[in-house]
Amino acid sequence: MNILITGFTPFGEVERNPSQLIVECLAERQPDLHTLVLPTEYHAAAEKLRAALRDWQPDAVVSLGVAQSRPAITLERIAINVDDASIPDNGGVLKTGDLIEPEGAIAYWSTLPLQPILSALQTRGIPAAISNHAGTYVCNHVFYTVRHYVEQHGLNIPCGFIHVPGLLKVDGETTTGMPLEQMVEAVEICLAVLRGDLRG
Ligand code: PCA
Repeated sequence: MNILITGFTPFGEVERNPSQLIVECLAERQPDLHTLVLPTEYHAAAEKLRAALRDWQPDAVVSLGVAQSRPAITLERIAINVDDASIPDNGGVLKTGDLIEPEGAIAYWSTLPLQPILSALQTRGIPAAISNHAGTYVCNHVFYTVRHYVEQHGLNIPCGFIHVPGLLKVDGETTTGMPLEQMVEAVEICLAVLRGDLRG
């Protein structure tokens, strides 16, 4: 199975983006994967992704990003047609309620097998949950862009978005985030479910 997996560069206050580190690690561990680290910029990320979809014609697309404040791996259910964030992207672009695709649907469902992935993760003791949407910053933009491309081109492939927590941080008594190895394990479980090698 020809799978494209994407992550993002650092942005805002995120100095090391675990989604980038996961993708780099998987590129070494699973050389058959197509991997891509996207700039955290609305326009450039979407362009780079559309080019990859055109050139590589993947059978499935899994995009990753970090949601610093979430304690678990979150499988996103819906991509929505809006860009709206209080911080600019890495290119300095600030979006306030703009449509991503003026003629596009209001929203698209993820076409990843969310429930089987969720139960595969939870069975293996990895904190995971379904999230109803991916926010309205660059992650949602990329999720929406892939789903829109797939619909426009009549492709019937699983694709969706997964947010990971921030990297593990121990600050005195307080521990936040998740170890990188556990996130890599979680994404490998998702990929195994997608390939049909693992049941939920
Ligand atoms: N997280 C941001 C954008 C890049 C990333 O890793 C988001 O949740 O939109």
